[in-house]
Amino acid sequence: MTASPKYPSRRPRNLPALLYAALAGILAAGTVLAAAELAGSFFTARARPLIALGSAFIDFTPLWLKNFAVETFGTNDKAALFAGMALTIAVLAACAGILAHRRWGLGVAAVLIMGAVIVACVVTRAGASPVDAIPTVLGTAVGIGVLRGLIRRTPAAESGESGGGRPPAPLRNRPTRRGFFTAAGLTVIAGTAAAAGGRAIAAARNTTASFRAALKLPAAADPARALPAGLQSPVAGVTPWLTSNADFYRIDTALSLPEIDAETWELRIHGMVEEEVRINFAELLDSPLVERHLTLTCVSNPLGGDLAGTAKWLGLPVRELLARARPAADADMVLSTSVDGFSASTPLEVLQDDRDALLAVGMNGEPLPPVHGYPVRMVVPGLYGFVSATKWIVDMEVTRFDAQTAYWTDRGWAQKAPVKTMARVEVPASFARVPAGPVDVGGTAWSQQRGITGVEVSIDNGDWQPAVLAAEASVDTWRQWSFRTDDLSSGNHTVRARATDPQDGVQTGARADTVPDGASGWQSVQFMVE
Ligand SMILES: Nc1nc2c(c(=O)[nH]1)N[C@H]1C(S)=C(S)[C@@H](COP(=O)(O)O)O[C@H]1N2
Ligand SMILES: [Mo]
Repeated sequence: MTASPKYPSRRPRNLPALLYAALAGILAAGTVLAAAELAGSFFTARARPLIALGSAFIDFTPLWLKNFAVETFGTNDKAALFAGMALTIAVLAACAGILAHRRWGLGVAAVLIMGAVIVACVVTRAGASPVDAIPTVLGTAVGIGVLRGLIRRTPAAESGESGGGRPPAPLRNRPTRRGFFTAAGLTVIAGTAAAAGGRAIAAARNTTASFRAALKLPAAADPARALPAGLQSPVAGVTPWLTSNADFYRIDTALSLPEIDAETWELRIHGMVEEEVRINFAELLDSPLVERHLTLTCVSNPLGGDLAGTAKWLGLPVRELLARARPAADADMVLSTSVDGFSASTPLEVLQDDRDALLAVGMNGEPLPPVHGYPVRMVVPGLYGFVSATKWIVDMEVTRFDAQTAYWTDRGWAQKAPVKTMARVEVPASFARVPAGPVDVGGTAWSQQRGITGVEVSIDNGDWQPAVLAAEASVDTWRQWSFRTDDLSSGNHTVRARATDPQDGVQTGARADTVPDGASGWQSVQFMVE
């Protein structure tokens, strides 16, 4: 490597100076966020910048990268997202620190731009108000102060180098390595304390948890039908017919759990309606609620996957609210939006027909768990969750499919997504070893709104043979099944299953990926007889 002829003696000292400056930048950015978290804890959750930043980061992440993250990190994709975001911020902040070292004014400008970007993320979130920008503004001011203090203590100044436009250090306090690291250490401690304090204060101010714990849901005006006996497949190891709240799958885009105060919650039904309707939580609980067992399924469920569950839901039929609002004749869609900006587009007629599309407040006899949408969510039989099951719902706009789009439809998923008929093999598990003799096969099938009238099983690609169906609770709930094979020789075998619904007949064997409107095909499971 050749030394620069112009600055022969500066080069070796300059590099560590830049590293100090980069570190100063990173610490300053951390301070911006920590101070804003602390200040934000005195506001609503929407004012805390980390979550707003994370959501914006998701929105700007290209689809291929998102799919890569989900495939690579699975349900840790949110952790991976935060790591990626932290890395991005650190790199940008290091650049800002170096700029500040070179020319103080440029460094300040860089931090101000970062602050402005965070403010933009915060105030553009659904439900945010301009006031929510205050914590970030305060945090940015503190961050600039920290940057100034650290840049002044950058020890490379020992070389006598002026460091461009950085604030001059008084001669008697020549910056030292120790001075820099003391200041840096104090910054880390103060920042950590601020962030932790912010979380603690936010948690202490959170009255939603205690309100939910004390909440007694009213009895249903129209209770669930008594469940018939024999819903559970007799095969050991098949999923429980009723999914407990703890075992119910969770899918959403929320980085932090939305915290909604049920006492101030309000749902607005507006758009192409004759009368705008608003309903609060107390009014909702006072309405004639119905109770139904419904199976909810996710469009991202692969063949054999477990993104499906059946619960007893308590709620108000959405059609009752729509009847009060009186939609315009040419409206064909309802765009429901959650407090954190997720949205789903649901065909209007589905919410008006006689199916039990619910605005749900209860799940298996409890208020909705926070992760499943407390205080209020939608549950619509027959449609995948992404076009219907909005959790933490706050807004319903009656509109048209050609006028508005929703969160996932903007990202390559279908506008209309009725649930596809599906049989799932649960026992034997993939690659299970089973003892010689007849083998018990069992699983679950669903075809919400149409019902399951048959399940067939094929062993080693042989003829399709009928399985024994367990009892059916309704066409909107899944139905279990069982099958006993003949004696199987020892070695590898496969079992396939397919369901029949009374409307569309035998489930298609054509394989389709989950994108854009749900997986199809016959699941095949390999197992070994010993
Ligand atoms: N607010 C909000 N609601 C949402 C989602 C979301 O990301 N945010 N995801 C939807 C999807 S894709 C599914 S499958 C269901 C899952 O509901 P669950 O987590 O209660 O099982 O919620 C739906 N409602
Ligand atoms: Mo989903």
